[in-house]
Amino acid sequence: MNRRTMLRLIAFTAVSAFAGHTTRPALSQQKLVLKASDVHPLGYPTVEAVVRMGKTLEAGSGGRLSIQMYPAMQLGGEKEMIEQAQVGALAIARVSIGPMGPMVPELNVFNLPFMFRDDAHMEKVIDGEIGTELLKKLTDHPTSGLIGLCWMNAGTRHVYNSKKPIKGVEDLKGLKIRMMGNQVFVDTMNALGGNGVAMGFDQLVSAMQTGVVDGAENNPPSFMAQNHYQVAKYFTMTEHLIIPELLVFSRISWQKLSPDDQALIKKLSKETQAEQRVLWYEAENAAIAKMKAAGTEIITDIDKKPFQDAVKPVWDKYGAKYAAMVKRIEAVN
Ligand code: BDP
Repeated sequence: MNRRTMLRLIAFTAVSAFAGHTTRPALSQQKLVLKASDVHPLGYPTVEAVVRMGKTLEAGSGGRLSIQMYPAMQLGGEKEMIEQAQVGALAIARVSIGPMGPMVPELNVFNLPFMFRDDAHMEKVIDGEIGTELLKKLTDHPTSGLIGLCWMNAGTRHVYNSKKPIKGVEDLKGLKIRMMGNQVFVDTMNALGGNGVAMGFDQLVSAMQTGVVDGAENNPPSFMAQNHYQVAKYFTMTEHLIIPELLVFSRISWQKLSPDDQALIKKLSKETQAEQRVLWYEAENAAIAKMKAAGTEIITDIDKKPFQDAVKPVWDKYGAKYAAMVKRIEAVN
């Protein structure tokens, strides 16, 4: 059985996102194990945060509710995870906002290149009213099939490749760089002079190994956790994207929960957002140290201005639609 068939089987033979609820009586007494998934391995900050949330949930519900984590793409890439959550085969998915943009257009504003000034700016936005508003947009979206629980940090994304050190925007010319499946990102890479190739995260390592792409872009913890550093030796701090991640709940599964359980999960999600942030910075520092130890050539002293200027066509294409929101984001201090 190939991997894709296996994933389909897991998704569609799964009775529900709740594993092991055996008792029939009142909903409030049923024991529910919520299936959760992430593309990253155990120990990665997003995964660890959800595992911890599961423990708190278990304690807070007197043992009735718990979370079973399926890490490391066991249930496929993010596209598959989103689909499984939509049909109720998975309760909780931790996904990047990247692939969510095409589905819920309001979210795409965060995916615009150089949207945020820095991590602190992005954090203030997701912690404030805009963050709450966009989670609600996701929840209220008629076909998202998802409930937005909370945001998570994912640092800053940088370009890396196996061919040559990128010291200026001109060095990107001719390089095939994998981007997440979202036209905004492909347009961004093309505007920077490279060839943006949209591809699932689950296909990326082999695509880099076989030369289907020359490189990709991501944050240091992903670069290390996914073993991209073994193929791509050159890592340039381009800082072109600062995009938060999302923790979402299957709407079908959500509607089966009691209002009290929904309230408990919402409360814990808020705490998870704060807790993950601490884990994030620890992981980011550790990843950079590991990159140095592994011999990755890290190029930090680049002039960012030409990169920012180069993405003007992306802003011309998408910016007008988000003008009011961009203004509000920029005004957050
Ligand atoms: C990582 C995100 C993950 C994305 C991945 C990607 O944590 O959710 O799937 O990037 O590039 O940073 O697809």
